[in-house]
Amino acid sequence: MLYEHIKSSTDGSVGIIRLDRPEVLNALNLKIVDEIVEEMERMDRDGAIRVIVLTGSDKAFAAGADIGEMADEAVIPLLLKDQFAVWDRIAKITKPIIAAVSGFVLGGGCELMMNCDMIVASETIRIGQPEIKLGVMPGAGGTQRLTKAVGKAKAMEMLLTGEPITAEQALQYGLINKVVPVEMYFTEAMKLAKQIALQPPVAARLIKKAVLKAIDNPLDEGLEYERNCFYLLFASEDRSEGMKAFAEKRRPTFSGR
Ligand code: DAK
Repeated sequence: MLYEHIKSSTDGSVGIIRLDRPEVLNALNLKIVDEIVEEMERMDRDGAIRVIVLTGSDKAFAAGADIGEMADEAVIPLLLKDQFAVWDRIAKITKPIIAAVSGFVLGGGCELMMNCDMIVASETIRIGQPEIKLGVMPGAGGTQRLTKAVGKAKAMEMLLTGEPITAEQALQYGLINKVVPVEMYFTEAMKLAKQIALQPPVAARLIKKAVLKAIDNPLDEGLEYERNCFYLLFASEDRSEGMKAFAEKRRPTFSGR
């Protein structure tokens, strides 16, 4: 598949999507968001891929929505185009998604990062929601996902000042998983991806869904969902293989069935 603004590749069973608009610090125009989501969905359907890594450049994961594209928007056409619908499709990807981020992670870039399941960052990141400085506010989940991730006080500060936070702060707030020097963030993300790719994919898929339920649903509903998934996995070949391999003191080989 040929894309204009992203590059897609694979390394073993890890699918890699790289944002590639260096001239505008990977600003998110409508086309790049469409391409990212289309490629994520293709990788989600590809049986050979078990984990997705989403990355940008050392200088910028993404410096937000493309301001040039947004500048002339009017409210009714904006409403009718329903451009946020494509973002909702990211939440439906069943495979684990790791964001490997560096440099500017702003506005829509921060929202895109928060749509991923784990985040490996370089020390150089500046993460923020600067929409308020443009007279607007986040529209692709920023007020909701940031608040759930870092709590009310920190989210309010970031959203109301528009000022970015550093890697150290993001780690301390629990917004990201890991911080490493800039030369290492992609390699570290790939290491994590490959480790997860070795796990049984059906269990990974159900765990991902159950964790997302914990964020969005009341506890009793989440617990019931978790239990049903637990029972379901007893029907999988990978469950038999995992337990058999343990008894035989060997590494399991998971088939994804
Ligand atoms: N859009 C378009 N171009 C951008 C850009 C952006 N967001 N960010 C940077 N660029 C361009 C610059 O204009 C510049 O282009 P040239 O002048 O070279 O032609 C080039 O990238 C390099 O940028 P700078 O020269 O400014 O580089 P610096 O290192 O000096 O500064 C910076 C880097 C990231 C601090 C600065 O570029 C900056 O403040 N950028 C804007 C950050 C920002 O405000 N982002 C937008 C937030 S609002 C939606 C979905 C999501 C959203 C909205 C709608 N729908 C589905 C409808 C989200 C909204 C936002 O993200």
